[in-house]
Amino acid sequence: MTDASLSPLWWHQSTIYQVYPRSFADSNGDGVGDLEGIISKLEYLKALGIEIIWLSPIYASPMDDNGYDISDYSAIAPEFGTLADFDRLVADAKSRGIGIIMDLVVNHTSDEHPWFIDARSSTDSAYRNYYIWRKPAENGAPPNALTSSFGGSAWTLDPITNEYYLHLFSRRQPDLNWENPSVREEIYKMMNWWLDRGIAGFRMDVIDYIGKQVDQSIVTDGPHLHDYLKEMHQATFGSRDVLTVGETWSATPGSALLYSGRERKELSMVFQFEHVTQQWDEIYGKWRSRPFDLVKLKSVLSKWQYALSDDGWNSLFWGNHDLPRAVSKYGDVKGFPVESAKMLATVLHLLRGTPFVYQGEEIGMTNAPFTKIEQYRDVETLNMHRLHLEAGLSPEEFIKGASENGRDNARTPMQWTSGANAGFTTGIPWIEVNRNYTAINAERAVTDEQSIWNHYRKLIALRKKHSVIVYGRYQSYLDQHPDVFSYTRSLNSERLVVMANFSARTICVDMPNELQLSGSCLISNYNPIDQVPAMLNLRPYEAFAILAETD
Ligand code: TEU
Ligand code: CA
Repeated sequence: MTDASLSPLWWHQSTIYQVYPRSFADSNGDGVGDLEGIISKLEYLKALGIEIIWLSPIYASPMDDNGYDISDYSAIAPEFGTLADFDRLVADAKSRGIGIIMDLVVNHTSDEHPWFIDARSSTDSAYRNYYIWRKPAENGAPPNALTSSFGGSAWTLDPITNEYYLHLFSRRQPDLNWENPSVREEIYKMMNWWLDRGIAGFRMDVIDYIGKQVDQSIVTDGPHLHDYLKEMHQATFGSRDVLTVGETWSATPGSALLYSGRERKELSMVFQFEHVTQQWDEIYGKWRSRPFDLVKLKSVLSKWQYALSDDGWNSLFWGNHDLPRAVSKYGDVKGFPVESAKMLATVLHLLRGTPFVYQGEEIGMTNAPFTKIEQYRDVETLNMHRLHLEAGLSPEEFIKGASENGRDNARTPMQWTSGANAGFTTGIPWIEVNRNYTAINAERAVTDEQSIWNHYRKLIALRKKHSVIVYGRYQSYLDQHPDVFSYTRSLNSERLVVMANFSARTICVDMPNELQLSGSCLISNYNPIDQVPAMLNLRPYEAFAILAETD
């Protein structure tokens, strides 16, 4: 089987590493990670083998939502550094074969952005129409029932003009009005300004929101969404060889083909979240999670692999700065932390698409062990805590939900060493360090041949070496098996067999004939095996991949 229709692009065989700057590395002891800190860790990232860094926002911001509330799109937040530091980061990364993609947060700005300050001052402001304003309903209530992701109404009444403005996130993140062509022009100009500085692309925050039609309560997938993306493509990155990834919680395989279809001239790929949200409660969402169901997880991942096999492109991730730690969510932190982290990496990295590693995942960092609301920092968690308690949820129940799915789980400082504050800072970290840093840290991981880190390093290298991992056709097996994830990737005469046990028990699997192949073991988290027998015993969280020749 070949895939002649797909012309290789520079990033197809690359792995992307997400840096959440606030929690990555602090160079000056103020407790907050910064650009200089990232520069000091480029050698570490190069050794891991990643070729692209997705940098969460580093723009000027009052930090209501850790930088996802931007007050100046062409300035760096002073706590992160200067524009000169940024240019040095881009250059130093480039000299190591690493490109930087920036977070593009243009669904909304900060309420401290000069556009919003002007807009709210008067209904006659030249910037009024940069945002979304509506008169109160007859009884003074919000114009409609749209709600914010962070809880409560999406509308806040602004006393200066007595009109409501829309904010689909915190009230300090007013939504931009994409129907206004001047807004779009300003954004494209800003994007080109960054592209001219030599960045390798953009990750686009909640980009599925930009076509919203508020009066019809349409937020995602609005009628002009794809027109705007095509316009953006043409006005900015279309003529440049960069990578773009849209964050789209609403994406379906159908819409993903619109975003990432080869001839569509929109985006390189999107993040889809079906494998995340299918684990959530229908009523309480992520604040009350359901028991983990591997059959469902496989069905979602397989559906996406099949749907994007001839066109479009998948992104592959377990975690990011909004999600719990992968090993805490899908693995076994108590019984098999190392085996399960390696298993998860194996399963994800050998799928078709672009793998993303969230900082700390490569050393098996775990969820924050917070037990008190005072330990949390995230605006979403703090808002939801207030609202859920008002609505009658007990504090204990809320903390349980937050400790499973709250966003601060992934935001504790990167664990570099076994020294004070995990080597993240010499000062007081802005959010508590996870105390398990004495065992789980990068310094230890890089020197241990058997570490999770070395397993990631191998997987990242394998993708660069074997085109079957990049382009091979996906086929799943044992779909109804409750504990085993099993698939093949095929390209020309090569077949890669991937087997993984998602349980803490030894599982004996009756193997389908087509999978009883022998070849070379590319990777394993136990002793390498090079042949799949008719009856396969998979040890707890065991995972391996065998590359076989067929004809
Ligand atoms: O996230 C969008 C988003 O919808 C999530 O924050 C979501 O609200 C939450 O995790 C589910 O309960 C993006 C960014 O990744 C996030 O960090 C920002 O807070 C948000 O947009 C606003 O910019
Ligand atoms: Ca700092």
